[in-house]
Amino acid sequence: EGVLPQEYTALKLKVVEWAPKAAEAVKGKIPEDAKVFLVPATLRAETMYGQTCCFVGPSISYGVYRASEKEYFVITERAARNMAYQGIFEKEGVPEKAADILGSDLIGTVVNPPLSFHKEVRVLPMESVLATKGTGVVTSVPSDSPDDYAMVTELAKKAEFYGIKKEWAELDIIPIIQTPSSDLLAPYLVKKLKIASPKDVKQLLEAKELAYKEGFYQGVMKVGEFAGEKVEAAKPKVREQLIKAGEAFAYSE
Ligand code: A2H
Repeated sequence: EGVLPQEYTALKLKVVEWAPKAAEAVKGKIPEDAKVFLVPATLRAETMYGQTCCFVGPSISYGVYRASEKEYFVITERAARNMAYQGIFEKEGVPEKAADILGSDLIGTVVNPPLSFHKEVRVLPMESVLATKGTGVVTSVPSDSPDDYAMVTELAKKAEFYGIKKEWAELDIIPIIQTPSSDLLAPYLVKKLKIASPKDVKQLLEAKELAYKEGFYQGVMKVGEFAGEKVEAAKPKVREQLIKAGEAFAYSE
């Protein structure tokens, strides 16, 4: 972890339909009129138009934590403690956990990703999600994140092995940001660096750095309210919009 705090945007993806085992885990533990959200942490709020799924670590333990009377968050315990400390939860002190859910039991859950062209996306597995970073939940934007693109490609290829339906990993990848190289920078870089799977860790790290720099400094928004504006300018505006709408909040660690 770095010395400077990382300022994330925590996004609220509302649960529309639980996967069977997750439904079992939360049964009778959450008020009926409460909403539950998966809450990924992102550094790229301006790309949220392109969300196609939401990743969890299959062997990570998640809790369903009470944010307020009407809202519960699915995150790691570590993130819940940080959020309680940062005054994000209604009640101060030790976070109140309503239920435990293992990542693998969340797979297949349908969520509602704010801003995305896809109104309903699935929770899918990603082994490389770290329990020690962010909220342990990662929203997938395969147009602009090489890691996400490599993972959804792998999931579609080996759907049966991963215990998912192929179509859950095959949602349209819509161009969000134009850069000098491409309007689908992540797929472009994955191809260019000959990345065959999420196991190509070294090349993926290089692709991630290239994508981040080119996207941020040379990218222009292709979609949304700030279409035509530079990513640098649009990023804080999209973030502010999401926060104002109650669909996201600032989270740092
Ligand atoms: B980013 P940093 Cl489009 N484990 O969001 C692994 N990765 C995690 C994580 C965890 N526990 N928590 C967050 N992340 C990812 C969007 C995105 C991201 C795009 C492009 C690049 C990118 C959509 N996925 O990140 O280590 C999240 O993915 C590349 C830097 O704190 C988050 O932003 O610098 C980013 O890593 C945070 O990475």
